[in-house]
Amino acid sequence: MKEAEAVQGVKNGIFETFFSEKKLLAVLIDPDKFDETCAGDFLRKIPQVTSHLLVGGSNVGNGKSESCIKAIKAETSLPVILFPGDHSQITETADALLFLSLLSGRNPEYLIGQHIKSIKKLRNSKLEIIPTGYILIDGGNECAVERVTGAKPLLQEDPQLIVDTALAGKFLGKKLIYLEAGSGAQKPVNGKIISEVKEAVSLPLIVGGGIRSREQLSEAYKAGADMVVIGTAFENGNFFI
Ligand code: 1GP
Repeated sequence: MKEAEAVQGVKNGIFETFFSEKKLLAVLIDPDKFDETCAGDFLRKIPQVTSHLLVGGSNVGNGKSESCIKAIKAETSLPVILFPGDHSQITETADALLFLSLLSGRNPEYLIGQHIKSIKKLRNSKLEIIPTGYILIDGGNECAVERVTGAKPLLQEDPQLIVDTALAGKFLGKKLIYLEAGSGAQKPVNGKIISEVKEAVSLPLIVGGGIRSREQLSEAYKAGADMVVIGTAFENGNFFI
């Protein structure tokens, strides 16, 4: 039995790609900031090694997530994973959903509330649902996740608390851990934290927030990130890879 089957009972699908030898690169598209009329143009510029597109944001208007994904899908066959800031962004037009629980926060709305509200859409959904422990880590500036959820990020100076939070997520049944420094972070999650979390949980690991150079990207991969997410740099036309 392959590792992904052992972890989740999934044979094919997006979750399984986390168990390939390849390091994954996801480009984050925020429907709120994305110009759908230029979807093709943008997608031609992103790195060839891009493996996935993540779609979501903290403040996305009704229906925008769906129309954004339709515009993307008309231009590329890359798999699209929802990374929703709230339940209203969930749409069947995507391929998979990071079912995020903000484990570093104490706001019940983002631990379980939004999840219950999303069941109406998910009950008969064909989306691949990936239970994800989402951990917000201080990236040196206040980020949208903190503003919207009120959750204080965990400090990079306290790696033990980050490791314990990730491990608690694993024991709660999360299949994936996402270490998030916040979109536009001044400092990405450091390699020491990534490697300590990876070693402790041995689950697929996503790392994102503030990555804007080749060095930062390879540090994250070397430390154990299976997927790195990049949004702001590419949004600003900095296609550094
Ligand atoms: C944010 O991790 C992502 O959720 C990406 O962050 O926009 O800083 O690349 P950036």
